[in-house]
Amino acid sequence: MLPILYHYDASPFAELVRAAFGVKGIAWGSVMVPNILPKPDQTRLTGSYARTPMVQVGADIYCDTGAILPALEALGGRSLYPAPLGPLHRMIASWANGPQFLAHVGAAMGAMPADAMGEGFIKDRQARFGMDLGQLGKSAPHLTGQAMVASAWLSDTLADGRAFIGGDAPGAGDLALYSNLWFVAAVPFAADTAAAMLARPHVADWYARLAGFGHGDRQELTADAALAHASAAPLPVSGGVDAPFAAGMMVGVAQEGNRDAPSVGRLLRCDAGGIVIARDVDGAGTVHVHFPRLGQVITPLPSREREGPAA
Ligand SMILES: N[C@@H](CCC(=O)N[C@@H](CS)C(=O)NCC(=O)O)C(=O)O
Repeated sequence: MLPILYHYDASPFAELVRAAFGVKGIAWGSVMVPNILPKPDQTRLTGSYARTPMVQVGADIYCDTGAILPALEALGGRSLYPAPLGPLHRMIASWANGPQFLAHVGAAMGAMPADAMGEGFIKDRQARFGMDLGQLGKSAPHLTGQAMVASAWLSDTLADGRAFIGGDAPGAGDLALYSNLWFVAAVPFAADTAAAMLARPHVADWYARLAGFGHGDRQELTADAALAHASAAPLPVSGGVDAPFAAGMMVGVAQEGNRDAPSVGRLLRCDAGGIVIARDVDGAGTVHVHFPRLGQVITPLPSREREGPAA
């Protein structure tokens, strides 16, 4: 089944997934969404989750790269968790996509003038993420210093001549570090910082090797064509439901670090391997919405509670 990415060009987390398609060498559908709310083509499937990227595979909807990459792994092609690091790639990606992502936001955007961001973007990020432009500007030197540590550690890791952080094959940890650097390199106001990062020994060659995988075989789709894929039956759910939650209860799933409304559904899975809720979508039937366990806040709801309007 064709994986379908909901994304916009400038998103570093979307670039991570586009690059993962390249590493895997697989075909994928592309649905473009705005970089600010509302995103109705996306939220009619997720219930509310509006962060970028989201990937749909049939009636299975994957929110957050922590759920998306394991789903892509199941589609075959080159592994995103190659030996010898294997699952350790997840820990490295979690550091790169967590505290290091915030540091790279400062490095990339700290010197960007407000008019280059646009009023709509600034209002969206203020309301959803509490972004404070003045504070971001003041924190930029500190955050840039934090981000430079990632390039230095990457350089140290590559010093023995290995092609990627785990050896000969690229993995999820490489992609997470790569997308942070890609973000800084994509912002003209951060050109000096990007140059300093890439000037660390071995880093530019490693970056070029990852970029060389490209983005796989991208096919543009309309949102309605993508919705039709959701009429398939969702995949059987693996894993279980850890206490204090119980299978079948109505829950809301929200994310640490933003104020977006929770996605509401019936809980099918909640363990270290991830979260799955079932929800009904007009025109498509039941879909399963997947999240990683890390970074998600689950709130049990009275079973009669109805979903609010999509974000
Ligand atoms: N933990 C998420 C983070 C995704 C994220 O923060 N994406 C940014 C864009 S790169 C976002 O959602 N920004 C708000 C938006 O796109 O509406 C993941 O790994 O996918």
